[in-house]
This record gives sequence, C-alpha cells and structure tokens, in this order.
Amino acid sequence: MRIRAAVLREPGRPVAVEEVELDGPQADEVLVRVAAAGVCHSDVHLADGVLGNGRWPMVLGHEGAGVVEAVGERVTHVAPGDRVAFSFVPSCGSCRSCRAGRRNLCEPAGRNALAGMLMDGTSRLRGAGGEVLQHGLMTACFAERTVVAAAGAVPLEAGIPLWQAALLGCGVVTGAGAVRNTAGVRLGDSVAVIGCGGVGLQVVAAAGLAGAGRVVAVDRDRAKLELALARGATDAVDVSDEENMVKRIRAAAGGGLDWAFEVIGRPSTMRLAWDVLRPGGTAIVVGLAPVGVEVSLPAIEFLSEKSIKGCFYGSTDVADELPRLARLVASGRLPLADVISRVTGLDGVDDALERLRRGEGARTVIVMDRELAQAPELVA
Ligand code: PAD
Ligand code: ZN
Repeated sequence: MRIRAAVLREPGRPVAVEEVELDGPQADEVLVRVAAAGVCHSDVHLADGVLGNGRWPMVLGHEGAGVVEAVGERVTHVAPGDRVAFSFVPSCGSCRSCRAGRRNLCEPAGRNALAGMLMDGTSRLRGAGGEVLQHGLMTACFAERTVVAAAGAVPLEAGIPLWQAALLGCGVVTGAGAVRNTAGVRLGDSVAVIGCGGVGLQVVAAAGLAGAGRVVAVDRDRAKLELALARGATDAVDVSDEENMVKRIRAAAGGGLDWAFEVIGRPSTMRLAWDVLRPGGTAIVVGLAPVGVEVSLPAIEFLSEKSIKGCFYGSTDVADELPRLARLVASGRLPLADVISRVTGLDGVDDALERLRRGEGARTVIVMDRELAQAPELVA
C-alpha cells in the first residue's frame, strides 16, 4: 500500500515527507495505523548520522501509538481495532539475554534495529524508485501506517488518548525504567537529573513516584527547569552558567547524591553526574553520545565505591511494564500532557528535529490522525 512517511535520505539533508510503499505484515507482524508519534533526541542523532554509517535511507520515528489494522497469522496478543503503543525492542524471548531476564538487551532485536530491518532481517518499506528503506528502530512511525514485529505492538487499555500514549514507548519506558530498574531508587534517596528534556522529565516524575527524598533537576534551559519543578523536582539548578556546578548541585541536595542520571549524551555532563555523587553513589547514563566519543573519570574515586552504569531502554521488559505505566497515566498519577510542548502534523518532523537541536521545548507530538489520536488543534 502507499503511505506518507518522513524519510531520512541522508544526514544533513532535511527529513521530508514522501509517498512510500509499505508491504503487508508477515506471519509474526502487525500492521498499525499510526495515530501519533513523539519526536525524541535519538531521532536527531539518527538524522545527523552520528550513530553509525549506513543508517539511511530510513523512515524515522520510534515512539508512538496507533490502532491495529491487520495481524499476521501467528499473532494472537492483538487483533484489528486494538489500541497499541510501540516498543522498539520487540524481544525474541529465546536468545541468551532474553532467557536471562534482560529483554531490553535482546540480541536479534539489537542486531536488526541497527540494520534498520524487522526481526527476520528484511524491510517492508520501499521508496518511489523501488529502493529498500530502513525501519527506524524497528518502528518507523513517522508514517501514516507501519508494520512492526508482533512484540513491537503493546496493547493499551482504554483511558489514555493516543496523542499522549505516543510517549509511552520511548520517553516514559526509558525514564521510569532508568529509575526503577537500572537504578533502583529507594525511599528517601537523593537524585540528580542532568538534562530535563523529553526523557529527563520522565526520570524526574519517576524519581518522585519512587519516593526520592530530593530530586534535583539540572538543565541550562529555565523553561525545562520550571517543567521539572511542576513534575515533582524538589530543587532546580540552572547550569547555563557553568560556574560551581558541582557545588551548587550538591548544595541543593544537602551533600553528595545517591544517584545522578545523565540524560543528555555529552562527556562533560557524564562527568558532572559522576562528580556530584556521594561515596557509594551511582551515575546512570541514559544520554546517547555519538559513536567514537569517550568519557574520562578520576580513577582514584573508584576507592569510594562510586559506580557508573549504562542504561538502554530503562532496562525494561516492555510487554510487562508498559501497560503498568499506562495505568499510572490513566489514573492521573503520571501526567504526560505537560511535557508535550507542541502538537503538529507529519510535515512538521524536520522542524521538530531542529527545535530539539536548539534545545527548545520538550516533546513535539506528530499527529497523523487527529480524531484517532483525540488530539488538540495542530500547530503548523
Ligand atoms: P532533549 O533534547 O529533549 O533533552 C535534552 C535536555 O538537555 C534539554 O532540556 C537541554 O536543555 C539539556 N541540555 C543540553 N545540553 C546541556 C548541557 N550542556 N547542560 C545542561 N543541560 C543541557 O532530548 P531527549 O530527552 O529526547 O533525549 C535525551 C538523551 O537521551 C538523548 O541523547 C537521547 O538520544 C537519549 C535517549 N536514550 C535512551 C536510552 O535507552 N538510553 C532512550 C531515549 C533517549
Ligand atoms: Zn527515543
């Protein structure tokens, strides 16, 4: 079938909407009519070509929600008409990582995501000239319709409009998982969140829900800090002036911190996360840095049992946890509308990427179908 989709042709060129060809679902796949999709900084990294060579041409978009239109013959967990959120790690359940309970590290899912293919190593997408297009992080949801692996479509209960549910599959799962799974924040712990954009704001809310005693929001953009305070941060430190950053963050928390989440992807802020820790504290790196970037730490400080830990997709088993997070949203305990700074149409993808590069606003939600998404008025 013919659909409209936002295609990355080549890094450095604007991401433009094209008519592309989408094949129907294979036995273990699902065809979804996309209602809405969030624009994440990882899309910027892909569009800028810094996550490795050859990751284009690609239909971008890895965070979204929609309604199932058709399912392959082996799919049993969803049926046409079901509302779903996307997961960009459709774990296989049988590789070594999955068997060990670390489904976010599913090996075939990781391999195929990197190749831009679905779980069988092939694509359902072609450009107007017949050339194969990659599926952005196995989701490719900056499009009117998409075909995803069965486990990439997670059923949603009623209760959340899809323009908000769109954020569940990346920002919310990653932010909440970083706090609950990767870290394991305990009641009363002190937490710094360095970078309070679309993902960092979810870390802030999750730290509050986990019962952190202090949640120090750190950003260089005042508007993000205000949002963070409204989402449960106890303190805000503006680092647009880099003077005495470590001291100011520690002072806000009443001393070194138990946890510091880096949600930007720069060596300097990874180092900042390390520097604000108390002895025994742990820095969690959520931010994605371009391929080839290195970070350095003062090795003597390992003596104080500080740790630094990577985080992919919040160390989450999405099939289990995404519906739980959706329940939190439906009950009003985890609001999402406040982090959506703009709602726009499919033609607005490139502008949304540009705003993220400038550090302006939190999430943009791209609405493919306003009625399906129950979305407010779109802004051009
Ligand atoms: P975003 O652009 O919405 O937020 C980044 C925030 O950092 C903004 O509020 C900026 O103002 C702030 N910022 C930037 N530079 C600095 C600085 N030097 N000092 C202080 N603040 C600064 O991005 P996002 O929230 O969509 O994504 C954040 C990162 O997380 C990004 O690297 C993305 O690729 C990564 C990510 N990782 C995973 C994962 O599984 N690990 C999942 C999703 C996103
Ligand atoms: Zn993302």
